[in-house]
Amino acid sequence: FINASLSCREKMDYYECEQNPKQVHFTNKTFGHKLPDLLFSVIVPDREKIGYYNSVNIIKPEDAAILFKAEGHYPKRLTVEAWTSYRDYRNRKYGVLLKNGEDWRSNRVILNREVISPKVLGNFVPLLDEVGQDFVARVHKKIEMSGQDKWTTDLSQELFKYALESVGSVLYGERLGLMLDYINPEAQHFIDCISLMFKTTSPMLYIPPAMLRRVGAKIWRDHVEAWDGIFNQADRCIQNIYRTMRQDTTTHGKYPGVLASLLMLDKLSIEDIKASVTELMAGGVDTTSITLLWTLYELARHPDLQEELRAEVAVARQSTQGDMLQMLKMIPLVKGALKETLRLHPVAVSLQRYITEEIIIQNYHIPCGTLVQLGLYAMGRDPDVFPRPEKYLPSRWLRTENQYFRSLGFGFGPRQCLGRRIAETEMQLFLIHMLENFRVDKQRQVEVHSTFELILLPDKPILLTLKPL
Ligand code: HEM
Ligand code: 2DC
Repeated sequence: FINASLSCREKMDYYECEQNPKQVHFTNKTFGHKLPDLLFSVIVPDREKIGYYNSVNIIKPEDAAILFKAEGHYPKRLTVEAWTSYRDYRNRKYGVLLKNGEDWRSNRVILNREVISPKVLGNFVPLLDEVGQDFVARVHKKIEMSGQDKWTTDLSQELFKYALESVGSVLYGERLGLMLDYINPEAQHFIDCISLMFKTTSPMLYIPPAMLRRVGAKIWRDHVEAWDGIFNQADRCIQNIYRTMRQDTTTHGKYPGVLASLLMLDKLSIEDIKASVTELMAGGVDTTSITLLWTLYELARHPDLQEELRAEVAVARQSTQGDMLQMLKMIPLVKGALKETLRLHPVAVSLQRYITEEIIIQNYHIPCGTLVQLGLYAMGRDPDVFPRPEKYLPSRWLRTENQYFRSLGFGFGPRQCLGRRIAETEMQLFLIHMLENFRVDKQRQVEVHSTFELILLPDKPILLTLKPL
């Protein structure tokens, strides 16, 4: 990431004036020859000129603060063209992930109320808690079947199912059945399609999808197949809810899920609802499951810390007598562990915004309209920002004054992750239940690093051993 940016600096002078006289901002005159914390990457603002884009890259919390003050009323991030191209190709509407401007804002405001406002937590917790309990029961069963009083496995497939079951239960207010022994092959296909969708997206950050489509490239065809699988499965789930709602209009006082709430609210068109619910369902699988996998890996590497977390959970359980909503307010170290995981193993390698006003960062002028990227991965490992960054220390998050523009795993501001509340709750409940039931252990010294498949993933399988307490 950093090397690519640096090597492109040399090309700056060449591209600068040729394209557009207004784009004179990427010159050494503007930025000087010493480029302390800024890294520049490529070039050529016009996307037709093959996959290049201009950006200024920052890595300090203080600079992030300046960046987000200049994001404007309609914050816009880098467009993942592969995703918009697919929707254009299949004539599907953009959801909140891909919309921009007023269309984005009006949709987002309504979605916020049903998906991320604090008032929905009371609805989500019982649903997610049930999934957490079922996961634990499933692991107990696997341990029993092994006949060894322990279960050693690569948990990622199980975690994908846990994540999809969780997001499905809040979106549709009913269970998909993924914690059972026999699972619907269509659900498994959905999970496989999401991984394939991410994997096929990353090359298309550099090669324009329109061109790949023209030449019938395999990567484009695989990408289309992946999204087709995602949309077909989401359509089936949505149709299902739509049908039952028309047959039975009474909700029996039970929380009906995000989709039914949005349909009853009747403030967004059905097509808009479908588009965003599909994005939520697809966005809710690999993100949380991989973060949980990394967290278990870190807890396995730090047995003493694991015991500390277990003790915190036990106290919270006792003093609230199992009232989950209350219990979630009493586990700061568990929450710190999740922040620490996202610091060292962020899902998103960077955050980006097109700034809507001129800003000054590290004494350099950056003109309005420039794409500015905050390197989340780099910031998380910068010793000036996080002392001894290589250490996994959840307790560093216990002091709020340490957090100024440092906890950015879910992004920032009105354009931050829409699934944040679901993700955090689902992950906290998972850890509570796992810590209460199992000790996590790992096989000898295998160092696992990150690999980029649009999101960051472990570069090799992580084998964990679960033992009942
Ligand atoms: C956007 C991270 C889980 C749905 C984002 C962004 C980040 C992110 C960094 C961009 C935010 C920005 O530009 O400021 C994560 C992480 C997750 C996670 C770290 C879990 C550990 C989820 C889940 C869902 C979801 C569970 C769905 C239920 C979305 C959507 C957007 C988004 C729809 C686009 C929002 C918009 O453009 O208005 N996420 N995410 N994410 N995420 Fe997540
Ligand atoms: C990837 O250079 C690297 O949350 C690029 O749940 C810049 C970039 C732009 C947008 C980012 C993306 C990166 C990583 C994955 C993110 C995405 C925005 C939303 C998406 C962070 C950093 C994600 C995983 C969403 C995906 C929802 C989708 C499957 C429907």
